[in-house]
Amino acid sequence: MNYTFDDIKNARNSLFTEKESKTPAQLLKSPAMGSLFELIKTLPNDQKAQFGKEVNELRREVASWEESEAELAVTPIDVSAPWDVNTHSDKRPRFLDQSLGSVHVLMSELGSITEIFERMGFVVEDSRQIDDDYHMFESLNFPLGHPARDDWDTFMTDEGLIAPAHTSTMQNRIMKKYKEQLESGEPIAAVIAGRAFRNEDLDTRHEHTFHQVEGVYVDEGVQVGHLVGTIKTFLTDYFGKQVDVKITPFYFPFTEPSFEFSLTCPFCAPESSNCPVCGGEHWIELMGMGMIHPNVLKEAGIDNEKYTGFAWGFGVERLVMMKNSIEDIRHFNSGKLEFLRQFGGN
Ligand code: FA5
Repeated sequence: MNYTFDDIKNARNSLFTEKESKTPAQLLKSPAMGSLFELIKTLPNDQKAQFGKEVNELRREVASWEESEAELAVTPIDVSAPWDVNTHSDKRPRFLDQSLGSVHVLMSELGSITEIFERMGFVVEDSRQIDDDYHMFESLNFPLGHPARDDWDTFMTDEGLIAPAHTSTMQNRIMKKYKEQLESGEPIAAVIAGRAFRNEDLDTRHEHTFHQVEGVYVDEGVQVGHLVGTIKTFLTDYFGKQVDVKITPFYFPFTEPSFEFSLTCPFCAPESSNCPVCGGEHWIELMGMGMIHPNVLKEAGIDNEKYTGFAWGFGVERLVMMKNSIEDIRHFNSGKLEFLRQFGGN
């Protein structure tokens, strides 16, 4: 008996039409596949090896087919979660070999930043790149219709999901996650690094997509002095020296009192009035901060009579700019090798 390519092609076609309703595992046990293996036994010896090889190739192909929609439908995914939560390890995309590139200066600096906070006793958590109205607004004390919602020019999908405009979207999740730890006597101390997206007019210190590091600290008896001390300790470690800071009152619905925290501009001479980075102000705003609003604690299920806490959110690009004398935020995303190579890129 001779086999023809059509035997395998027909089996593949019939398996392919069943793909919508069956999983790869079911297809591998189906009669179409079984009959190919039966056929091997009946072939003359000189055809067995070649035929077996082709059947095996088909078997590998079928095994790699995506799960059918029917199967995916019974495994609901959280569209706002980081991708590795929803992606099974055998379905993760293969990345290029790391030796072909190098770590971007922003990511290596972010590593140093989070390491300092880890040494100070903070846990490091990831932010999300897509979120919802509850975490962007409601959980942060912006009820529906609150005028301060208009201050945040967010990008939104047709389904109403939001590209987070800041990492504060994580505050509620972090406090809920570590609530029991707090109640057993250990403070909540977390930093959350992530991307933020805003509809911005771009200039030397504004990007539409940038990174923030959020900090959340909750315990009994926490006050503003602890917040300022924590940030100054971090900055002294990061810059390797003490830096001048300016703290001015501000308004955020999710902190009370709230402040803006700035560093001296390293790009302009003291008497200059037309610095392209600070515009002659001599200060560059680095972060917003404040004492976590009692309503925000309450929304996370934390007893706001017993506990107080502080939070901050700083711009990673701005911090890295000021440490490394990078005078324009747009260099980071420019992809220019002469920029990246200054920081060890290849
Ligand atoms: C916030 O984003 C608040 N979530 C910060 C906060 C957290 C307040 C916790 C209280 C408690 P603000 O919009 O000021 O605040 O942004 C914080 C920092 O992000 C800025 O100081 C700046 O360093 C950086 N940043 C803001 N917008 C941009 C932008 N378009 N490009 C680059 N960096 C930016």
